[in-house]
Amino acid sequence: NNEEAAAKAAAVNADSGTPTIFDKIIAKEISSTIVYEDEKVLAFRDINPQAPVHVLIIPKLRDGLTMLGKVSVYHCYFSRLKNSPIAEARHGEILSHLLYTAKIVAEKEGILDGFRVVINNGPDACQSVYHLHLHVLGGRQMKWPPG
Ligand code: D5M
Repeated sequence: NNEEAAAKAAAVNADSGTPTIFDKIIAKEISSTIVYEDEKVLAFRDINPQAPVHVLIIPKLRDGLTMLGKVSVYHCYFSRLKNSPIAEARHGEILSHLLYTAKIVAEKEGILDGFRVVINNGPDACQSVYHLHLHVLGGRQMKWPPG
């Protein structure tokens, strides 16, 4: 079906490290509403907000960080995905920096009473942009389990 085809196409892009829309946001070739920025990360408002506060935090240098973990099912279909770029030991520092930035964003946005940090990892989790990103959601009562 279409969804499966799109997921596979996205997984191939993930493997090849194809630039995503986030590269254009980092380069400021397309506009975004920046909430926080330092030399390593950029935090900007999600274009399709799922809560009153919905901010994305991304590493400015993707450095192979398309996602946290690979999706084993695709290894059956695309052998080249065996070496798909994902989090490795060298990414430890940027991963912790991204998470710490979530706290800074929550503080700035006034949602310290409760907020959610989400990483959609791979097609089954509805990841659509293969440049690792944290979603910071808040400003309303969250439900559990998430959909
Ligand atoms: O989340 C990818 C997120 O990226 C999704 O919530 C929409 C958001 N997005 C896509 N394009 C833009 C632009 N141009 N500005 C701001 N936000 C954007 P995922 O976890 O991959 O599904």
